[in-house]
Amino acid sequence: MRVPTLFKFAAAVAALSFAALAPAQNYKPEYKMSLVVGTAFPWGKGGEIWANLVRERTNGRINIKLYPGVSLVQGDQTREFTAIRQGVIDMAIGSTINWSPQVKELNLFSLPFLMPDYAAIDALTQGDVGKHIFTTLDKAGVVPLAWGENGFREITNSKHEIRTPDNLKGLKIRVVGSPLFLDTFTALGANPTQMSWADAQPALASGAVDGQENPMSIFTAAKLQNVGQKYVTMWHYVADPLVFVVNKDVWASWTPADQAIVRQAALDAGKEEIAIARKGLDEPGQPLLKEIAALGVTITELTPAEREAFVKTTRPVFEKWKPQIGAALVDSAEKAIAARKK
Ligand code: X2X
Repeated sequence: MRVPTLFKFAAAVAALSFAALAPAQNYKPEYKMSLVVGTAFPWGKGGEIWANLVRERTNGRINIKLYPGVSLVQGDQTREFTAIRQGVIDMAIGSTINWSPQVKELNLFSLPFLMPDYAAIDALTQGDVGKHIFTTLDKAGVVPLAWGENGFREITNSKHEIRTPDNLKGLKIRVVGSPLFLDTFTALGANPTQMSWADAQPALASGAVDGQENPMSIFTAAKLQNVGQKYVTMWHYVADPLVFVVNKDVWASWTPADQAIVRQAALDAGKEEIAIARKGLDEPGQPLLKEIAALGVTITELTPAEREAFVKTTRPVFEKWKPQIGAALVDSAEKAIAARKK
């Protein structure tokens, strides 16, 4: 009796070590990466860089395919997070705005006029606030790996220059994601309507909406000047970081060595993506703005006093949302920003 039992045990051990030696047999032939925009945009380029680094460094064991246009959730970017958690999507680089309906802490970055400059974004994402948000994302059911950036979101429209909150009165503005955006634009006297990025472009083209808010890298790659967006105001009211994440079951199916490769590749791709997203905007003279102006677009820079009028008008929205996001989190974000190296 003892011998067969021992034999069975030995066979089980052998089977287990075989599985450990040949992990690739549990791997999928292809992993689906969700993105809102494609490789013409810094965001999509970040996805391409991540996928290529992983393919090279795993010798093709992990093969990632890009699905831009959030096509795995039929273009509805606010459903992306749930789809990652459920495994419809294997991995993603997502905007904090699009995931904020499911993870309320992500609304932090959409608080009007919280982050005045790039150093302020970095102070949050690269510090304790960023760590806290990663813990929150982990609890919400995904594996967060690295930060990227969509960028400072500037207001554009087809009607007239915006220099004061009054200039926004009655303008139909497309917004995305969280109800926080509806509150901000309502406070400014505009007429906000929520729709996906896929629906926004035809709505701008037909004049169903007058304006929108997005980073300048999105403006140029999507050629928003061709859908009537002739006025841009550089108000830097919010910025959306991007987050590189993997579905939990997919993550658990990889060997620790491959997990380390995917994580490092996300960190490397994130760093590169942030540099691409800031190109032409964080250097003296802001050459990207000159290129956009040359297309016949009016670019309005606000004086500190003009900007302050927008800050003041939206302050009640900031105060309303602070407890919903977490007062302690908002306080530590403000402290980290005040202490930033400029
Ligand atoms: O829909 C948008 O405005 C975009 C592309 O910036 C996001 O996905 C947040």
